[in-house]
Amino acid sequence: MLDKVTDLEFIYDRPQETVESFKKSVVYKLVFAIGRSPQEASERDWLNALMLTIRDLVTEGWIDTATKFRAKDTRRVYYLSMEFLLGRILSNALLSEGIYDIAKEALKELDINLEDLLEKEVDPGLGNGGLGRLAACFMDSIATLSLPGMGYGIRYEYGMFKQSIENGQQVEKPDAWLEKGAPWEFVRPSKRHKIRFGGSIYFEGKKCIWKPSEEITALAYDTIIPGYDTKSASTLRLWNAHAADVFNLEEFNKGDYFGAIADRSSIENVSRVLYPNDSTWAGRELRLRQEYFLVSASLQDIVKRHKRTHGTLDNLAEEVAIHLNDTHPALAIPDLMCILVDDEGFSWKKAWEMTRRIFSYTCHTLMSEALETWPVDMMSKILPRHLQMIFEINDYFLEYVKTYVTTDMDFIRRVSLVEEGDQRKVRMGWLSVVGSHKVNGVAEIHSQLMVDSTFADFAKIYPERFTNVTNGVTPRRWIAVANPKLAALFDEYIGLGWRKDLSELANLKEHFIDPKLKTRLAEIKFANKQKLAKYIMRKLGIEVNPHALFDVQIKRIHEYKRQMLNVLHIITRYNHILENPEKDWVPRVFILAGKAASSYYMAKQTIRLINDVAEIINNDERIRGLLKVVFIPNYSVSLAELIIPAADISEQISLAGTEASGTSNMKFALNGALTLGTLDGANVEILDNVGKDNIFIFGNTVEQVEELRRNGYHPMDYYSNDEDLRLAVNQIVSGHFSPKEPTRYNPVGSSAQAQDYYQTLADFRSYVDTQALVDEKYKDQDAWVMSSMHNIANMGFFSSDRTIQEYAERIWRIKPLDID
Ligand code: B1H
Repeated sequence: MLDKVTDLEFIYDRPQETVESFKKSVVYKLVFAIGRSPQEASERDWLNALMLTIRDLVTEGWIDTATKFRAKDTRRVYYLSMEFLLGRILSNALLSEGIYDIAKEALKELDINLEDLLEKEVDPGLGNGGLGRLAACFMDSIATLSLPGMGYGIRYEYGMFKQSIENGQQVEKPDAWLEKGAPWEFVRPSKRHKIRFGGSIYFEGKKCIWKPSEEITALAYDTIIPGYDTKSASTLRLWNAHAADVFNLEEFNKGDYFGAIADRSSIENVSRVLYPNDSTWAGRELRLRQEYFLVSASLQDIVKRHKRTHGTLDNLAEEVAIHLNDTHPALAIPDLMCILVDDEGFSWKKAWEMTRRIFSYTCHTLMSEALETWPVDMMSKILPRHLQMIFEINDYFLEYVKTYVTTDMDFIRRVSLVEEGDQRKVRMGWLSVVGSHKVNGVAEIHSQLMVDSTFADFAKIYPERFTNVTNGVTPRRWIAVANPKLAALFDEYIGLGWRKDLSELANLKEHFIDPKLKTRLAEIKFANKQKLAKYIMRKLGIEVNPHALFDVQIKRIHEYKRQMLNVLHIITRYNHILENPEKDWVPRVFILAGKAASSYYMAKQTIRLINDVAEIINNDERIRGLLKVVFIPNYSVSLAELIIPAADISEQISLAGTEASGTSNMKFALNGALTLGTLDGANVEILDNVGKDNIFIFGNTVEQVEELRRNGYHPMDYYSNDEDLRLAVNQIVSGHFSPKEPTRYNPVGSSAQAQDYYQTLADFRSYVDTQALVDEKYKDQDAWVMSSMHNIANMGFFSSDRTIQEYAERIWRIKPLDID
């Protein structure tokens, strides 16, 4: 009997076989899992029933993978990240299972439109932006490549806030994504770990003992990450702070039962909400607790699993790789040391040797405000044992530096894990470098700058430790799901192989001479633009012309990303059209979207300015529709899937040296948009791949930016010498776009003129001139589509499969499992 039960076909009717069996399965779920009859079921009920049906399907392969991993006990990787920005799961799962058409047909026979259901799925926003979405693309690739690995993160009750625009301004609303039900996850009541905080430490001889004052339970929720066109699947395990056994130990021991229970909700806060900061570091006690919560739960889980299969931790470094997605989970380094030394009795030196072999670390930014440093006082209060361990690591490390590298006190002060000063701080970036065997940046230029600037001293100490792994994106979500018509076109011309080996897109080149390919590409782009235009009409009541050039900048709002440069050009274009209405202007629609951190004043003002400018321009009849400006609220993964396939121009206009990589730049080019960008992040490698005739590069290089910084940068010089720029800035400052409140943008304007830290004015002229080249090219549709094809066919390098393969071979040293 048991033999039969492990053969899953015995247990349930396979919905994937026929339209009939699929229908039966969905209705079965609707009735017995959702508790609704088909007659009274709402669209959401049907959606939930459908998701459960598909979940069953992916579960089969998932259980199979897990069994095989256990049987082989191969070396595996654990990816620790505070963010996983998965986006909607259903459409991706339908695709992975190759069951989209059957599902569509079955639902149709039940009088339900599959696309309508897909639109209703909540988009779990458990991340801020690029870093979180990268983690999601990586999970997709790990699963598709059948690599032995899993992800660990936090199951935030509230993800990234919902953005609405009221009177032109951003308003944040909580994202209670769990309220509609979370049918993808499996709660694991038996996978729970105690997380300790606070209290004090004392020594018994040499042994350090921690007496924590608080304890909280981390409970596991697993989400299946199905691999594409393979039975294998990976797991994303997210931790939730669980109320049931939350206690304040001190109060409980004092006999204060009520106080101990009343504290629950405050302690449970640890997994309540995602910090909405992208590229800046929060520095709050709750965030430190969150980071430790993720680390401690995950390491206990990893250690327990390893002991279960191996019976010992002696071979942990041979069998386990742990990757730190930025410094946010860097406490894992001292935490593992504490486990090995305090709990498991390893010698300090042996434990350190193992720890460094186990960890690797990706640095995602060079911006100083993003580099985490935790005040020693705060850490001693929340994690006294870990702070002590960090001091021990620091002593050991500085001893090494003095013995083998230099006795220069200045150098030693700079590399110390503890920053001295009025307030002593632990430098998490330094800790991550010292505790890892490999440290990588996320694009060539970024990795180079990393060893030249932030980690220059460490590159002298450990030159072999630093490397580059250029980011990538998953072609499953970013073409197959987001742009199904384009995917079908690829399938037709070059077969299905590109879905698992994106370099096969190069095979399109032999069809470039086929005029039908060009026509079809243009038709697909147009259809995608129509779809977006419809959305814009429906949501915002703004009519846009799908024949116009769609110029798109969608990303977090940040001064370094320079949405202001975009605005300055829009205003300049507006002025030029008014001055010269008869010129053969190329109609343009400027589309922007993105969230501003809730406490980031300048970013919020930028959103407001965009909306104010849009209001004036869109309602100016003299413009005759030659120019439209649209700010689409609540940017998210699912909106990106709608917008990117409709873009003609991809704006990647950060100041050179500030955007570590960027990943939307890859998604756009893959969908046939031409990049308008600076020599920053992965733009540089996109240029290398697509060739200079198929991309618009402008602006100062990193060297020029640095030279301006060194020699004193004077934005007023640019302002005074450029009439267009002067006019645009004056219009903003004088209230031309905010007539009801003319002083509204005084602070924005004066900051631009006086400081302009991200050198927007310096790149203005080159940007505006390059925008004119964009118009010229667009007028020659043939040349444009040709360039678009060159972009697509040369994007093979930017698959996250390639990225993950590099990590697997060069950093994690793990091999794929034979699953199928
Ligand atoms: C990136 C972050 C980030 N870099 C701090 N750094 C955060 C920093 O909540 N926090 O404290 C959150 C996020 N995110 C981005 O990573 C880079 O800016 C992009 O250029 C890059 O493409 C992306 C993925 O590597």
